[in-house]
Amino acid sequence: MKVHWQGERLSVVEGDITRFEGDAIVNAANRSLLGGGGVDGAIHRAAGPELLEACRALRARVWPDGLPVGQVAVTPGFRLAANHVIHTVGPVYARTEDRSAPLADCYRRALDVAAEQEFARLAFPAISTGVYGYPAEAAARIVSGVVRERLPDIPGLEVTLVFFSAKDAETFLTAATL
Ligand code: AR6
Repeated sequence: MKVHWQGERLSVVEGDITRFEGDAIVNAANRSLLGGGGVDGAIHRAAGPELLEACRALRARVWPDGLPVGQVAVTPGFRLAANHVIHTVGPVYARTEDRSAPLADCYRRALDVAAEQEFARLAFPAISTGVYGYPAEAAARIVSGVVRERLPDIPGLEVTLVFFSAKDAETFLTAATL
């Protein structure tokens, strides 16, 4: 993974999140939790069919109606280099409604899980900025705000923000306040 920016416990990198080695990666899933395209598809392919089974079990036991937007659910990482997957569902972007709060919730709740489980290394993709259409600059301001607010209270945690292209990483860095 190519590093574009490195802070004390936060880094901005370009690469494939399925290759991240650490305690957990976050998945930009959909409410069904049963897989999809984009980063979700890549994570399921890399983790193997056990991940889908674990997601089906979560649906049956905890989230029969699907995972609500802004919520998180944890599974093992199976064949991934990361030990866990924190699945979350970002909001679909809408020009007519401010959905920054549910997008912030995805990041905040994943950070809460990392704090509770005493994770040391956690990676996020750019939730909602692909199929769900959230403008990358607006997402960058939200994400950097949440991380700046929360990371000081989770002293054992290193966070990596993973972008799929150099352009996405640089767009983030231009719009974010780090
Ligand atoms: N590693 C890192 N980032 C990636 C990877 C990867 N392997 N693959 C894609 N991205 P998206 P969303 C980037 O569409 O907008 C799925 O079908 C991608 O370039 O994956 O939250 C789900 O099942 C983009 O910047 O997620 C849902 O139905 C970012 O990941 C829906 O898409 C997010 O793009 C969720 O849409």
